Amino acid sequence: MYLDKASVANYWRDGYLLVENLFNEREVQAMLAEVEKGQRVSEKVYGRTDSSGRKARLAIWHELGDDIWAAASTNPRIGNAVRLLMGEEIAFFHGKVMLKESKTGGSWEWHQDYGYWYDQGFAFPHMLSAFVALDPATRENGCLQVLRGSHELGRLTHGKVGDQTGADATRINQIEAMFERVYCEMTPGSVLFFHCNLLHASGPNDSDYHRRAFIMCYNALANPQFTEVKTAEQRPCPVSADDLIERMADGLPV
Ligand SMILES: O=C(O)CCC(=O)C(=O)O
Repeated sequence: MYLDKASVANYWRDGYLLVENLFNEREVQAMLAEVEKGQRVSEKVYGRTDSSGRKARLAIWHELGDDIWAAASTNPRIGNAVRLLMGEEIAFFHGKVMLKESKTGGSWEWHQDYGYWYDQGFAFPHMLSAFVALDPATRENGCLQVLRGSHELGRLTHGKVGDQTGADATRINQIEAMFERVYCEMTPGSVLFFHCNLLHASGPNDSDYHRRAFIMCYNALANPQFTEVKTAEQRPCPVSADDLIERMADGLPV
């Protein structure tokens, strides 16, 4: 799978790009099985309270490991798309499973990812996330919302909202009407690539359906992190075999 020039241009115009069916059904089922039974998610899961006091639960890690999450994060359909969108060599930064469960899942406040990552010492906003829908993501179950083109604002001031980090609410009120708000409804296996300065949020899940997702985050390899302990890998992101997720799910040698 390659992205054409128009798709790359659309990414830079809008701050995001949706690629439908990047992962197939078997790959999505394999990831969901890991969400439900895998050690990585159960060991790492915790909650971040939103402004209404509800918890948005997630599991996050900074090392690739050798499981299905590493296979997805090094999959050439993802890695090559990220390289083409960023126009440079990339390093793996982190992976996270977002568990927005039916009836209970909390919101994510308006923020830019670079609002968090600047404070983690990254010099440039040369960073990107790839959000994989594992369940259908709809307005009803709290799909991602983005302000189209808002990455052009540059980094806004962020502060604490609940125990999340949110963009300055006064500034969000001032600028919101300037941008189209897009509800990113997604089918399982589709991937939303988005720029680290794109403003995004998501509502609570009051529906009967889970809205789980896997997000893979990448840093430009040439983007330094000014902290003693580096949380982004300092080597080019490896590229695995295209069928690695399915082989792992089938218990075949890898
Ligand atoms: O899962 C969501 O709805 C929001 C995720 C998000 O905002 C993030 O990871 O930066």
